[in-house]
Amino acid sequence: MLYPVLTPSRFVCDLSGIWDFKLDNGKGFEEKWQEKPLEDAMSMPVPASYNDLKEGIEFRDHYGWVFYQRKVSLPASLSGQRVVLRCDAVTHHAKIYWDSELICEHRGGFLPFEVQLDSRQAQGRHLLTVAVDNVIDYTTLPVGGKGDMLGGMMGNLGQQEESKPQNHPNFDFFNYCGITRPVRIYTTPKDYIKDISLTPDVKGSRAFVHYEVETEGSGSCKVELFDQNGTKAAGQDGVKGVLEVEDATLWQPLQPYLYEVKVTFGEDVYTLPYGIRTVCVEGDKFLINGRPFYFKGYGKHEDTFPNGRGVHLPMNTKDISLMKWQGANSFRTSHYPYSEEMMRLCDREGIVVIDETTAVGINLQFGGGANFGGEKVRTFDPEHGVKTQEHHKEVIRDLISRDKNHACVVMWSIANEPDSAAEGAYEYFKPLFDLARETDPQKRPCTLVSVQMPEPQKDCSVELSDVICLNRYYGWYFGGPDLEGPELALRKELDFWKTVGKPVMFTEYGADTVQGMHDTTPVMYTEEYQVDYYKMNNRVFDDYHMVVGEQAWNFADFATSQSLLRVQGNKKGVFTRDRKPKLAAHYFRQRWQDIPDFDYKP
Ligand code: GCB
Repeated sequence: MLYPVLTPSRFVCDLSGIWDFKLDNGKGFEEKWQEKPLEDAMSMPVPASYNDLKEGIEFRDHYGWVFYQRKVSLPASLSGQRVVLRCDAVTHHAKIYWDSELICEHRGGFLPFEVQLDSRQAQGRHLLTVAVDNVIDYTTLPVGGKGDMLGGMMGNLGQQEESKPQNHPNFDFFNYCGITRPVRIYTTPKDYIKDISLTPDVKGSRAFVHYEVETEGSGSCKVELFDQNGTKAAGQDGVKGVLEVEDATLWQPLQPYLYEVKVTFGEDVYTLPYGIRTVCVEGDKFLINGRPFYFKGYGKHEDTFPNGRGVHLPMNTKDISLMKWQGANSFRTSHYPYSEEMMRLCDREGIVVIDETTAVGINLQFGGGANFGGEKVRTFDPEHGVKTQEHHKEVIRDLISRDKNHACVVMWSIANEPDSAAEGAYEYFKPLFDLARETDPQKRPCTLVSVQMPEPQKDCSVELSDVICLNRYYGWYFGGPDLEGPELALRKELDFWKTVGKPVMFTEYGADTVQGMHDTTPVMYTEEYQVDYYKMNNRVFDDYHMVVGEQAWNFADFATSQSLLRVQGNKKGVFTRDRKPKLAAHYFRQRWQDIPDFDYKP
């Protein structure tokens, strides 16, 4: 799906601003709130998560629907154009009403969706209502509902009788909800460019950009590529073809170069920034532009105060600046696709991205598996297990469709910490890997991010993943505060992965650390312990040639469900939630400045 941009043939109108808002009292639909202006409405900014913006637990922990509303007046000059309403992300389930008519419904809280307005809807003044539901269960991604992962880790006392229904996320981040990314109206001519797919190939100093344009209606198609000075570097007619670029400047990690691709179809024009680079796995190396790349960086979250998961351009910019200050070159979009603005920023800034789906929590063993009335349930049990596979396919298709042209994206992460050694895991994941590989025109590597387990050789990732991605907590959940025993155990595990013949990287490792807590003898939760923990793990990574990267967990402290293990949020940040460095930030700065982006382990 194309990102909405202004071009000579397209107009974009951003509906961001203060909207009317109301929590559903259980009667919203029955009383048809969408048909008239909301009574006693509150003010609510769009985009943002609503949870931290008003006081009170009823608000922060609201369960179910909320209603957002505003009036929209469309200029008469739009007549004759195709007019589209686009929502970049509504978490998790949206119903869109134009006046009182339901014009669109969407499941999944982190990817865009759009609906074309008919000629009557596309003129005059209208009431736009977006009803948003935050309920998660065994059919949604992320997964939630029947059990509390962190409560379980402390010893599940069994399912408690509940006075009122509430979400039990099966994941460790706060279930922020609402209209979290922009809502826009954009126009195209009636005959228009629907989609563009670009696949780079490089031979010596020449690049070949294979393209395919999907169109609606009739017209002739032309595709051109311009360099940063605006000079035309290649061009071709037709909806499918190859652009040949002499002396191409490649997009490189931390040294990005973006061309502009301009597609003209009849009267419609669409332009997109485009970086030429190649990505592939060869043996146990991860190659970018044919050279062995070493990932240095983080697992992150879109998490700020008080926006929640609401798009935050200044913080995105600051985060990338902090990563560069440290010599980091990459991050993973744990545990959901990030905003399109962030992906475009990473293209511009040369930050390498592992792009993850919303599949987190597909693991009913968190909490000892006691997630179903106190009984053990197998994650992929056909009757009681998760029922996410069809939706998971939808998410993979939509993610790749949204992000396929980004130079920054070098790998797809199909899921985070699923129950990947369980009975039924291979049957669940094999079709998903196949789908991703078939859908991506660039055929990027695919992975699933593995949870720590006693017998890693049983992980279906051994067979399915192109890169083995490990979330490991040796010296924190496993063995902390001792660091010697965990070091031996980590070496033993890597001795196994060495035999598999694939690149291995750490997509999570970390220790909760309360800013300002210090000690001469490093004890858990102090800034000193976090540094020692990282030093031990990094020393081990350096001894294994097939380890191609380290992404610490987490870039910054973040909000999550309350539990005995969480002190006002997850404190594994190397930075605090307001982006102040802990000791470990300085430690990584020293380490990463000495590690080159390429050929670290030739
Ligand atoms: C994990 C999860 C991540 C958690 C992290 C932790 O393995 O992937 O979502 O936040 O552990 O801090 O426990």
